Amino acid sequence: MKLSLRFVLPLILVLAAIAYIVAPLVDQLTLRWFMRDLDMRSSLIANTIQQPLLDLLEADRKSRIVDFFNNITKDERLYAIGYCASPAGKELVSRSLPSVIHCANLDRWAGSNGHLLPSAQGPLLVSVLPMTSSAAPEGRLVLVHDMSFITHRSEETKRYLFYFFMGLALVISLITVIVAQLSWRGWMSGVRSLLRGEGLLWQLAAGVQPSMPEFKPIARDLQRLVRELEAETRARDEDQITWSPESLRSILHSELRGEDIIVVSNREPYLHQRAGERIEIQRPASGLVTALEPIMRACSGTWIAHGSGTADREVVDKHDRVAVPPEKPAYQIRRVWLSQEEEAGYYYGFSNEGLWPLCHIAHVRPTFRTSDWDQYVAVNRKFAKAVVTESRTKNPIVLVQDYHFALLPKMIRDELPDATIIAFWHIPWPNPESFAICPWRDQVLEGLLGSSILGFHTQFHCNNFVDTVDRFIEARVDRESFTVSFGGKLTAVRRYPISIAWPPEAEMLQKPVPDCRSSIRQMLNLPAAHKLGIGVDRLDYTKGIMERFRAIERLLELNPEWIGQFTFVQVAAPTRSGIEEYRHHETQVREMAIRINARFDGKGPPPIVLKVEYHEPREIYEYFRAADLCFVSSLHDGMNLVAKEFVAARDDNRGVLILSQFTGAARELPEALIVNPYDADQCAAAMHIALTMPTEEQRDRMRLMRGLVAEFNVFRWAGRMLLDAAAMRRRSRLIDKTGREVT
Ligand code: GDG
Repeated sequence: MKLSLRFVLPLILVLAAIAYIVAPLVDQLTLRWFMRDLDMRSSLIANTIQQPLLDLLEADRKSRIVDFFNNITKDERLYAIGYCASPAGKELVSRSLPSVIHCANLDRWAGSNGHLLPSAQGPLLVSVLPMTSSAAPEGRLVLVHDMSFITHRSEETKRYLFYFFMGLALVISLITVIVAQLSWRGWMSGVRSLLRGEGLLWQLAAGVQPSMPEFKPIARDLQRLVRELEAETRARDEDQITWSPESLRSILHSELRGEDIIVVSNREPYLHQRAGERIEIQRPASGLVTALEPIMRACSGTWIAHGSGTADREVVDKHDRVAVPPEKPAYQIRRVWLSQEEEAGYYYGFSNEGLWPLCHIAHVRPTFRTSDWDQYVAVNRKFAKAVVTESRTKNPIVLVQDYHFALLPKMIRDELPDATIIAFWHIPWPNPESFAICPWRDQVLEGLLGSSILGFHTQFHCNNFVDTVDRFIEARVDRESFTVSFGGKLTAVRRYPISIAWPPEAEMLQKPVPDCRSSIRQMLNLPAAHKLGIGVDRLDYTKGIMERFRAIERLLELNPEWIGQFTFVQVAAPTRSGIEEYRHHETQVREMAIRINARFDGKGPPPIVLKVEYHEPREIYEYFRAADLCFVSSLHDGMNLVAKEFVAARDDNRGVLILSQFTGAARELPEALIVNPYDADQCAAAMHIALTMPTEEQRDRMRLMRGLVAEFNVFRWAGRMLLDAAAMRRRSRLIDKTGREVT
């Protein structure tokens, strides 16, 4: 029915248009052309017959004239001809001149282009022309042309036009029907695929060539637009999410329900330590554990890590697994055992004597040994095997943490090609020239490019990574979408700034700030109004602890009023003491603190209190809450969580943060006093400003920083990576279905 309508309707419309618009127009037009032609023909005849007519008039041979006229009118078109000597004179006419035309009313028919005279056999054209000869000055010729041939021709033209338009309408209608059929099918399949979640937008969002051919030429532009839209919507959506363990859990539930999630890190989230007869459980205070724990609890996944606790082996099952958290088991830790040799080569050697100084521009030369590299490869392979064993499906989501596992993404990819691998590099990525000194740079890059997503804290580090890839290996880098295509696989390089849990655990903020201030001062034997600074770091040369001490010394030189009035507490957790460089650094730090304290000895409390020992998180928060300033002077730092922890600890909106410009955190916390740790005078000036800063200014700065840390917390860090992984999985499912390649 629809089909016949689609066919018949245009046909009827075309025919009606022919009958009522085209044909009358053509008639009028041709009539006008023919009238002009015939009038010209009349002039020609008049001119031709003038001389013979004059001769006959002169000879006064009127009957011959009529014969002459009758002969001329034998012409098929010339209907009649006549001559009037004067308006009142007697006419000489051919036999067929219509009776309505006579010399007395000749003026009525005069005029350019002639006059139409209807008659029984068809229209006639009457043309009145003056004699041009002086011999007959008042004489006029009247010529009547038969115009019926025009009607015949018009009929014939109309017939041909009719046939032509009929044919045209037929062809157009057929094309319409065919196109309608095809596009109807196309759109129907489009709607069907939309219902299946594979509509055009989906295809564009997935970076897949659209199945509807009409969209192919603009597919790239549309895809870019959809990507931008997607990013905008995601940003908007994320703005509306209050990120917390609950929102993270609900995202997991809605976006990644039932997915197989595996985390791999060097450090484990729970260590079992032997304490005499008892086994104690230790939780390392790490931002990474805080961020990833809610994920693991929500999805009952598996966390693979190096089993480094003294009682770790005693509590695992035969598959080296132990369920945690101990109070309410929700997920498994799968422990990987490393020999001393492996740990020395993989952890202390290649990771911390090679990659760590390589990525931190802190003027400590990296040391690369082939034996360390061999262990690094072997341990990465060991972890890859553990991932394969632990994955319940062929396409798990694997979150690989840090520089200890640069080779792991590719090793997992080789075994589980459909896995979604998110690697996060917690430390900076240097410029290509610096990275190039690594003898195994290509292997490291290729290993990381096994990831589906590779995350860094800052865009600057993403740029450095992409530049390094571009410089050293045969890969296609797309700087618009920030992806690297290598070996037929795509890696998205993304910025995910890490943060801390917000709000911090209630226990950390339990003790009121005034109590923290007084108890810490009492403990350190300081007067109640004594000004206090705090620094909390692993005892690592990248943290700029010596530069910090140098700045304290400079403050006391430049502003001696602070001597005996200001003390800086440095909490320095021992770290990597198996490495000579760290032992040397510790010695230097200790000596420097002793030297500075000795310099200002006898003038009140010492300027520096150095505490080289591990502290409980609660103790650290007490220091943060007791301090007037916190000084983070890293020479290079991926993010630096201490800066954010200090801000989180200050729910009284007091205290000043002095922050090195070489930390990722400096890009997020511009309200801190940003300094160059190598510039001792500038740092000293910043400390003086901090110690004298009005409380209102402290409050304003602190409020802004707290707002940012609250919003951009660690749950957002993990949530955003998981959302991106979920989107990526949806796309790859679509690609699998359509069998098309990503553009
Ligand atoms: C790497 C990147 C990035 C320190 N001493 C003690 C202790 N800490 C805690 C701090 C803080 C954490 O350790 C240190 O985190 P940072 O971010 O400052 O630095 P890295 O350890 O070098 O971490 C870094 C981070 O990864 C995350 O991606 O930000 O850039 O280098 O939480 O409070 N905690 C306890 N006792 C101590 O004595 N309990």
